[in-house]
Amino acid sequence: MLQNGVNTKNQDDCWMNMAIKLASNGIGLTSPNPCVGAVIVHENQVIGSGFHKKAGLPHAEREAIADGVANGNAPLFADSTLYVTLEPCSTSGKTPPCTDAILKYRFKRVVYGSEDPNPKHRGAAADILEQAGIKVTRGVLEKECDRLIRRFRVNMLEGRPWVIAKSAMSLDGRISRSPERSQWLTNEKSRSFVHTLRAECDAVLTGGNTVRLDNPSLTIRKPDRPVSPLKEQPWRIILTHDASSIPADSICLTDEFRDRTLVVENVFSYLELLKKLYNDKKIGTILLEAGGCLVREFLKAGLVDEWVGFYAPIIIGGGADGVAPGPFLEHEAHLEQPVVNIFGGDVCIRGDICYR
Ligand code: AOF
Ligand code: ZN
Repeated sequence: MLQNGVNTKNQDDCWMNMAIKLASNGIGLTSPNPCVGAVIVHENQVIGSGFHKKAGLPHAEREAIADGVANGNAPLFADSTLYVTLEPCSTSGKTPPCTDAILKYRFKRVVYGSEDPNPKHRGAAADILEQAGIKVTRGVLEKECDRLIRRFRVNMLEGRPWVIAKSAMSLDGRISRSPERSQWLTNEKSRSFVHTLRAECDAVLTGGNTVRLDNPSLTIRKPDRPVSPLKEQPWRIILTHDASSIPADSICLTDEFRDRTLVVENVFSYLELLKKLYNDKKIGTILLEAGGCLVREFLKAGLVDEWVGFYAPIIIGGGADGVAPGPFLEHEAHLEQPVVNIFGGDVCIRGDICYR
């Protein structure tokens, strides 16, 4: 594909990469919507850009258009290409369809990465735009764009939140020193990263035992990167057999965010619980920060989508609980493309779980 002697495929990849970077600013903010980024390019120059910031606010395309308009570039749109990581939406939801905005300014070309897993929009935009004489190119950096919305895809296709299990443990796989004595195993850098991880999620889920033993806050307080001012504190979900066993003076029940705490009694099906949290509270991503028992149960049910394991340079050797004290999976699971980070002496391994 050569146009004026320049390879358009490389250019498309380059601008789509920029849109992907923009979209990632929305991680943790957009539920139940996906993260989407958009860039408007005229003669190899960006004349507008934006990303989806929060459900109910304008979509990425309209953000980029508004940015271009504010900079006086609207007259150039008809000779420009709009790059967007996700297929534009084409029916009204909380916001009007993006295809309308694209038609209004008669863009010359639209390039998108992923198909929208939302059946309301899937596959519809290209026809609408092409019928109006706009050139459409799909599937540019599709794998990368799909990765950006993999949580949203699980939300749409399975009707439940994406679950990230975070565990901190010793080299011998124990998550505490003793059943009665809880103390940090990982260092301050690792713990700061956990706050950043919470900022990626809509809720933190834990067990009643953890609340009784550790009395955690489960809020975002010391992230190792800046967090958007649009980010609300995550919901805190406490699973227990008996709500009255959670001390009334627990931080989660008494601090300024106590109306963001849900105590859930007697869960029979974790899948049903997750579906209810997605449907009722629009929780799209959950961070499971719990003891070994709950983590094992979620893994057994195939409900952990992503693993973030912190390994502290300690060998405890005592009788305390671990993530895996005995057999609990019929078939092994592995991490896809794991990423390793070093926080001081702690090692963090992160990746999506594949159960096959
Ligand atoms: C886009 N660009 O930036 C986003 C899209 O309720 P609404 O109106 O906000 O619509 C939400 C749906 O729109 C969402 O489920 C997804 O299919 C699509 N999100 N689409 O073209 C965006 N956030
Ligand atoms: Zn839209």
